[in-house]
Amino acid sequence: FEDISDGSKGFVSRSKNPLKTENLKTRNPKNAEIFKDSITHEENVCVICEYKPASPSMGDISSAPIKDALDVFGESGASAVSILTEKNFFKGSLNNLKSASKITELPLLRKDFVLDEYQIYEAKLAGASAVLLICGVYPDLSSGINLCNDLGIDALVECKNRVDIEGALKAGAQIIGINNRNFEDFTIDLKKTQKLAGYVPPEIVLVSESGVKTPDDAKLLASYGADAILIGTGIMGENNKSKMFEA
Ligand code: IGP
Repeated sequence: FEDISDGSKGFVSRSKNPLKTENLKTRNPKNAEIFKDSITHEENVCVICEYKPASPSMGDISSAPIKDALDVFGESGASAVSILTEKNFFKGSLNNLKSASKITELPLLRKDFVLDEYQIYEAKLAGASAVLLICGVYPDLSSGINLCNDLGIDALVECKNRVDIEGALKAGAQIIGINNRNFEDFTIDLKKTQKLAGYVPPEIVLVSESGVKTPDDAKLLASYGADAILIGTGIMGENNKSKMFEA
């Protein structure tokens, strides 16, 4: 897991079956920016719920089937859903994404350590309306973002510092995620969103990711300027179901 900074192998387990990508690049304006629009409301901070069966820092989190989790997310008022597709560390799967796209109308984000165009096409074909691209992991951000644009899906570009944010903006990112978790030691610092929010222009959608445990955490991140928050562990754990939405 420590290898993330150089984008090295270990995160990606996938088949290299040829994908049927003809006709995918006809950008359908009906689908374009569906994810982005769903996570920006004038008044309230929006919540993206993450289906996260396990994680490197927590081990197993929940064995809830995708259908049950989606019911809870939907009833709770989620604006969008993030589906982990990374197998080795998060016990995710592409099948969960495919199933979710058949079950829910909510826009879906493919959450993984995406390293190449193949995985972006794969996300589109599996029914995602957005894909996570991590600064320092995806090799050429601007071409990744362009491909997403061509396919009519959104890129959520994850940043950890000011340099990442500047690079993401230069590459054309419209949605920036600030990860409150430090990937090196897994510590959480919600103040990271506060420190970095000022570098994200107001017209760019700001998502604060990780470490949200209570409604007060959510309120705090909203006060720092987050348009949306992304919650995994805090919503997947048995006792946490929908208390996050009291905020
Ligand atoms: C969710 P949390 O602390 O609510 O479980 O975090 C999400 O932000 C986290 O899963 C995440 C992640 C990632 C996972 C953020 N960036 C990149 C895998 C890959």
